[in-house]
Amino acid sequence: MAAFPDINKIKFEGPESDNPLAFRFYDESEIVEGKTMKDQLRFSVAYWHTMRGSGEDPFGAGTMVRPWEGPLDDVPNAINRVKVAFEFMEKLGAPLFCFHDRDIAPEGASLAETNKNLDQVVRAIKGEMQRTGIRLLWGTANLFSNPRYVHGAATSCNADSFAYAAAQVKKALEVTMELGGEGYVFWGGREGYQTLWNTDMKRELDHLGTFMRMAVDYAEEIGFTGPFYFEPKPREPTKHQYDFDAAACINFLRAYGLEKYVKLNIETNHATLAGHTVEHELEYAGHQGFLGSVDANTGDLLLGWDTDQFPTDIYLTTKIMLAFLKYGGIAPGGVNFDAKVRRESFEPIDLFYAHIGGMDTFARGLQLAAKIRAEGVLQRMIEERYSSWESGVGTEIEGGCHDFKTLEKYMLEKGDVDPCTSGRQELFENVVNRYVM
Ligand code: XLS
Ligand code: NI
Ligand code: NI
Repeated sequence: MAAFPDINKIKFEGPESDNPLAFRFYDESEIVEGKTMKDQLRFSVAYWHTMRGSGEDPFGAGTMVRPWEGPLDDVPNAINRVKVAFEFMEKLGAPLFCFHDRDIAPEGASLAETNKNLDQVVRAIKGEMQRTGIRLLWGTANLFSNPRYVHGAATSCNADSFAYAAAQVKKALEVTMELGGEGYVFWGGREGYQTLWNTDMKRELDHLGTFMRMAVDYAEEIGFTGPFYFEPKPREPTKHQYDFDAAACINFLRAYGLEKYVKLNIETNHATLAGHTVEHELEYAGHQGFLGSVDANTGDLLLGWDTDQFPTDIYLTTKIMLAFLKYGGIAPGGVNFDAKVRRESFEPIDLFYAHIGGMDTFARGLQLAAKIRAEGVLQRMIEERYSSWESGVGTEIEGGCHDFKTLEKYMLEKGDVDPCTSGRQELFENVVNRYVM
């Protein structure tokens, strides 16, 4: 029985369409910068929000109406849910998805039973993947929900929590590989601390480094070649997460010798929680060679937590796509909607509206980014701004021909700097608006 009997495959109808169940911009076969939109954007559905989000919040129970959910959180129900997930993704036209181990299958009474549950659901997922051609962008392990991880997993004060997490990631890696997953994510759920009074930070960070090294070693052993991604987030659930932002993650990876294996999965709402913009995080990761994948969502200016809303702002998506085009495209990463419908948007059809909106917003952002790049106006304005580096002392400094003494000599002779030119921020903003408005 279909879970969404009244919904057909979502089609591209063009910008003039007023059909709420159609794409206005996402035409998966449209070519942008030499690739189809489908390959440029690599959209992915997040199993945890879309299939498991209940709408529960600290003030009230779940609200989501999900008629396919049975009364028991057991394996048959999980397998039925897999069918619903693939019906949803197929109708939406999403080529990829992501999951945590615990999103797809229920925990059993022991680790062995939990692994057995997982294997059964994975078999069902594999069948649906073969039937539909939908692929796994990345897998991950949930190392934060179960109370055994109350103090963290790899950074727990309890060595057994570390050991259990290792066993869990081992299995999650095997499952990810079994399903042909293209990557594997580390988001350090509770890898952080609430108070330094009770925390040995150095020891915890060393343990996290050891843990990731074990994952990388095991991946090599079983032949999993997909990139690992580290996902920065500054806080929530802990007060201070160790994977605070792109710069902190990159420093960590280099300090523990993991930079060859691990890139970053940048999430908009996490960037803003860290006091950055997402374009800052993408640019930082990009020029350092760590740009991996994107968790697409948005926060709320007035709310200080990870609201994980679907992106609807084309300035935002234009900036994200500019960064990806600049650094050679998103593959093998993707645009994963780590986003949830609002608690008040509880009907199944809202899942379609949310994803259609997000996909269209990204498709439009991609078009605009490609146009900005093709016309090159912004690029030329930036080059003009740095033109003092294209000749004379600028070229000499960049060429390594100077030191403090020779530069002192140069300035003593010259007397003072050539006058600085205006930064023209407003003009830059107006030029961007020429495309976006
Ligand atoms: C939570 C994170 C999480 C990761 C996957 O804030 O965004 O959903 O993406 O563990
Ligand atoms: Ni995320
Ligand atoms: Ni998040």
